[in-house]
Amino acid sequence: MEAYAYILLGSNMGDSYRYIDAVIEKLSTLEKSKIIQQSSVIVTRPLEYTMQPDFVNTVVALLTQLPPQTLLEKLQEIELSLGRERTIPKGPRTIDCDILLYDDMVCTTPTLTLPHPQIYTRPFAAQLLLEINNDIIDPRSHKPLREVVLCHQ
Ligand code: PH2
Ligand code: MG
Ligand code: MG
Repeated sequence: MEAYAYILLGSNMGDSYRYIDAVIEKLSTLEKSKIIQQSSVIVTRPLEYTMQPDFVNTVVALLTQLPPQTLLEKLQEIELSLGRERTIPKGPRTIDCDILLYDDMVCTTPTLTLPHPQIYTRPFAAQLLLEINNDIIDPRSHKPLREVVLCHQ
């Protein structure tokens, strides 16, 4: 079974572009997975916790045979290997890798919520997703994501 996972990468500490490149490099050799596409890389104003530097963000589409929980663990290993520390929640980070979508899966567990709620609350996350695939269907409402996110803005 293969699934399309859309992963949001974000960095606002150190050389953010290098951290993003390093994650892409690691994802390109991730077992049972293949990078299909990458959105543009953009600079965004910090949301939620706003007293921090701007972020560099991008979204990667990954075709994977890893189940979502395993993919999450692999992403956390990548974060740790790149010096990620968990200090201020939502605060500055060398690298953050969040699974936005995993096929049309809808789930809420203590470690993973799919679709990721930030798709609806952070316009740049939806923008980067739709740049890769403008026809994504929102797994919750079964409507085109581009229409759903417009309602949240
Ligand atoms: N990530 C956060 C908090 N705020 N703001 C932007 N612009 N980009 C992010 O990736 C981001 C954020 C916590 O994960
Ligand atoms: Mg995050
Ligand atoms: Mg995260």
